[in-house]
Amino acid sequence: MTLADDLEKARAALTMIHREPFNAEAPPDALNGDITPTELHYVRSNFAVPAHDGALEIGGAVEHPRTLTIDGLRAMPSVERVVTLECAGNGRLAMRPLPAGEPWGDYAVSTARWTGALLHQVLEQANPSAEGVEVRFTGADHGSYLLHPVLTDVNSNDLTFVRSLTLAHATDPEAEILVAYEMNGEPLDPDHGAPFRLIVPRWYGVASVKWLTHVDVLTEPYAGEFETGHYMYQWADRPPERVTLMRVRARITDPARGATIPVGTYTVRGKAWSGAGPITNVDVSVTGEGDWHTAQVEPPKGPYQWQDWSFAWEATEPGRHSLRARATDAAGDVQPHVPPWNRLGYGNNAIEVSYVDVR
Ligand SMILES: Nc1nc2c(c(=O)[nH]1)N[C@H]1C(S)=C(S)[C@@H](COP(=O)(O)O)O[C@H]1N2
Ligand SMILES: [Mo]
Repeated sequence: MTLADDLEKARAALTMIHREPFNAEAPPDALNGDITPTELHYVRSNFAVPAHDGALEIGGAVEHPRTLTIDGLRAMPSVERVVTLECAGNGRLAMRPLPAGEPWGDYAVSTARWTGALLHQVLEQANPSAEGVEVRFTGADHGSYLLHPVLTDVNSNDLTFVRSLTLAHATDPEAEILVAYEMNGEPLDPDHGAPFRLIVPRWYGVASVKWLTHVDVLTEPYAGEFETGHYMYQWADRPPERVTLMRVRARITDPARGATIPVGTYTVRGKAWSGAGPITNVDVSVTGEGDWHTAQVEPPKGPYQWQDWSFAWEATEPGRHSLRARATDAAGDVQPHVPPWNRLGYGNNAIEVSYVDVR
């Protein structure tokens, strides 16, 4: 099979948002399980899948610059982590006024098991200079940018996907940032960053640079289209902020939106996640304003993955019922009722409203 055939096959089960570059949501029932099968994991790429020569250059302000290959990464201690990734643009379609950008519904979120080397160990081997402040991550993908760049000094005909993290974050063993080469036990597929990518737990997906080619320690903060142009919250009434941690959010997975269910007890189920800490509480409402009931939240199965919750609903009244679920995390963050509007449409974690017909 050619690469094109493989890609077509890998993409067939997703809800396509954009053909080239390929962007697609997970099908709703992909959220039922703990792990999203690779072929159902959402895909978000700013440029077409690039060629990658297999080399990872570690450089910049380091004592020992070096070139790593997949074999070099595999020779390091390997770590496996289950990580929920959500695109910062997930839920953009529900924002008003509607921002420009990919029209994501609510399914640009998935959870996979990633295997790789720890970034802090890769950096330790290179020994960053004491003057280092940030680490810059470059992807192999580049090209003309569909959206107008926010920054005025960039050439939109040939942009490269580049991101940065503070040196403190990148070298923090507790952050457990991975240079991942396997997803769900298989080598990465082209849409998810083959041959290796960054996985930054707790952060919106944008930080997890795919098709990684360069890791450079910088002595000045990095500015670039995908760091300080796009992927910034441009609020209406306060200074702009970077998109970082995933905001607290709950999703109802069962019953499906608009489903018809029989009169009786129905176990409402869903997922909840937050980059700021475990979910401590999920409340469910079946009446509209007021009347929140405490759902049962399952303990986290790992530090970086969504949690299950459920609520036994006595659906005794035939008719249409609104359903809402509202999550709270260990940092005390609670979902808002109204999407927190910002010009580029990021971080919509508003309480979702769905309905079911009881017959
Ligand atoms: N090189 C590169 N890395 C990237 C991107 C990209 O466009 N190019 N998109 C980012 C964004 S916005 C998200 S949400 C995640 C999506 O990862 P996935 O496609 O494996 O789901 O990859 C991130 N890493
Ligand atoms: Mo994203």
